Amino acid sequence: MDGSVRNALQNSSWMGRAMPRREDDRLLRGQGVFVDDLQAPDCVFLEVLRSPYPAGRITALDVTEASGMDGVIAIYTAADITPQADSAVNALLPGAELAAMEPLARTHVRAAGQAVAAIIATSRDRARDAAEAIWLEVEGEPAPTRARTQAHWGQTLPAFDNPVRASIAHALVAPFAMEPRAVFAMPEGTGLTVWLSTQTPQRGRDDLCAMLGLDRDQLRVIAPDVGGAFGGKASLMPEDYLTAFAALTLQRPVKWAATRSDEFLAATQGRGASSHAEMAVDATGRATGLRAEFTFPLGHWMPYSALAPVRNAGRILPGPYTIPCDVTAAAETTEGAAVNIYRGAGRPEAAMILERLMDRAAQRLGIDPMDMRRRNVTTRLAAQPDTPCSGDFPGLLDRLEQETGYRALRAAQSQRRAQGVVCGLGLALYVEPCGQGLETASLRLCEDGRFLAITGSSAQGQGRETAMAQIVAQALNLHPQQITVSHGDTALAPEGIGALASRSTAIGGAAMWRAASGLLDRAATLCAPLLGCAPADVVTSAEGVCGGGNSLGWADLAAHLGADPLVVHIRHEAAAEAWASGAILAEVVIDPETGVLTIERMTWVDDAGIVINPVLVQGQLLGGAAQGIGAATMERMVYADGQLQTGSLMDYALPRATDMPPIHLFSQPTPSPANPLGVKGVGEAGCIGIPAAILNAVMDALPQGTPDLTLPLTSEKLWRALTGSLQ
Ligand code: SMO
Repeated sequence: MDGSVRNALQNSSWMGRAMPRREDDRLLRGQGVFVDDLQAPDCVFLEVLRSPYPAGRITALDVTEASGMDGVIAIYTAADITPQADSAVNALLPGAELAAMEPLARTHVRAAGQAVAAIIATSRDRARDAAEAIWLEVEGEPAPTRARTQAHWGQTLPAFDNPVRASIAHALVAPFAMEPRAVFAMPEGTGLTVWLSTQTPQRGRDDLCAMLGLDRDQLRVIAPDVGGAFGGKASLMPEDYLTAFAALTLQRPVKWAATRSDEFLAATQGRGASSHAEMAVDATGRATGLRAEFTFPLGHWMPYSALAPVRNAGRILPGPYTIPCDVTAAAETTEGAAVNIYRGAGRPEAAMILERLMDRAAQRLGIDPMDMRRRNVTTRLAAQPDTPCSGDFPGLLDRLEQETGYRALRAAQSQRRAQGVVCGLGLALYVEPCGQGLETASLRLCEDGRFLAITGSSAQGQGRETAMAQIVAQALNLHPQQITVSHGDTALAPEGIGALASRSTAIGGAAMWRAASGLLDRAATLCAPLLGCAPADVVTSAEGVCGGGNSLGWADLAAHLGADPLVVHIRHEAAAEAWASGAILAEVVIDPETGVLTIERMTWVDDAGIVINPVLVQGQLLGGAAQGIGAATMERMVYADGQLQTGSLMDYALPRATDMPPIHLFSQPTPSPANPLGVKGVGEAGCIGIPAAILNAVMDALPQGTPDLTLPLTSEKLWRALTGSLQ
């Protein structure tokens, strides 16, 4: 941080301020613009015929009748499309086997819901009618495994003497954005403009270019308002390619928007891993070794980030603790929709098995779970890859103990139990590494004296525009309202990664901070001679620059600079990874008559590093908690004989407002040394720590010796556990 930025930091205090989200006025008034809101007069509509069969060889696919139907413009099958390249898959692990997208099933169907034909018609209804007239025959054959990858982390440890053990079976869950996926492709010159509901516009452009055989400058991707994503919009999907291909081929605007059924059948899913682990622990409560094995299902093909959960689960153990680790994780293609990153992406799986083992060890040794963790948390942080950048784990536990009155709660628990109440307390610590690699930012002084900040990080409702404006305002001593924030358009930000992996503030925010610092320096150099002072004496404010008793307004400075405007582009490569962390206590009761679980209270101390805006942090934490509660207690995608049994919201349980317990949040930040702002990420925390705390609380409530429960923790399972009738 240079001297002038330090001055600005002292002068303004936009960072850390609980500002309302500038996005909300527009979004809450229904003025948001989502992909399916976009119109073009000659637009045609794409629909997908999805296989009703889970697996088999395609023996007949006849589109003759459908092709002649009213309004049908084209029907594509695999024979009609020729991607110029395989879809990109991030290999991430040594020796990874990859299974690229088949935009339309070629010889075999590998999952119910897999796209078999794409119908383009003048209306959605006509396209749907035509889809029903396509004749498809599939002969049952089991789907072969397409790809399998195994990786190892840590060291090979000898057999443990009498370890504690735990197994977890995570349910497959739906990332479930409020806005289903959508794509609108419009021919433009020799290429396309593609509006995509995506987290990763630049990667979407690159992947589409490769598959369509277009150059980068022939394809522009724009993510307008995006109504949630959670990992489900991070990787290119078959419908994205098909819609772009159709628009390019037909030279007409083409739109596809998923129905909720499309999303259940063919959007990516999350979790689904099973884990088995054992931990050696000495008589003093020190864990001396951890051996863990994970198996991740991949579904029938691999989107770009399919291996990220595997890698994250493996690399982040032993999380906040110091324990020698021996971790193996395998992933293989399975029947069913693709499984990809979902909010947390491997971190929840690592946290849950680790936290379960901590409780098992505490129980065996007769140590309180809080103390068990105290004896094992890391206190000396080393600047090494895949370990926490900063954090005060004993401090998190102390604060949690104090805010909950933990000792008194334990005493009260004994009393309640004596009265027949089935109640439990569950602790969890978690870590949340917040992304690696680059992000871009540019900042410009515009003619009207306002500033335009362009970030390569996109947004799906997190309030990014508000946060970026606060960062720029802080650095330049401006008012946030002077800054327009733009994102999600590859014409404006040709390079960038987007919004995923909890990285937007730690990496995107750091890039923006550097752009603002750079602009401040350049302004000082340019203005010093104009003002008649030294560069170090130039001070910026909402009005403009001043120094040496003179001042110049921002618009006047822009006019003075003319065709050589004040603009800074930054390509920021994160030097290290920021790691957020936190500690959670869940208090639960289970109705012994019905098995119904009530979360009475959650107390959560989080370390998100320096906080830019507490309102945004709280929103992210609570949103993640809702999804964490869902995954722990009710959500599950169910297949039977390859057929999806949970294809609608009648069958798939999402948490509702009434399922949200009181959540008491406490912020206990330690600045991250990984970036100049000291910030960390916060988007995935709720999905990481909350389910582990709930599982521990439930196991604490149930009789000792209850076998490991599979997720989700439904009332039926809890009732069976209480009545000794678990199957
Ligand atoms: S699961 Mo996230 O969008 O990296």
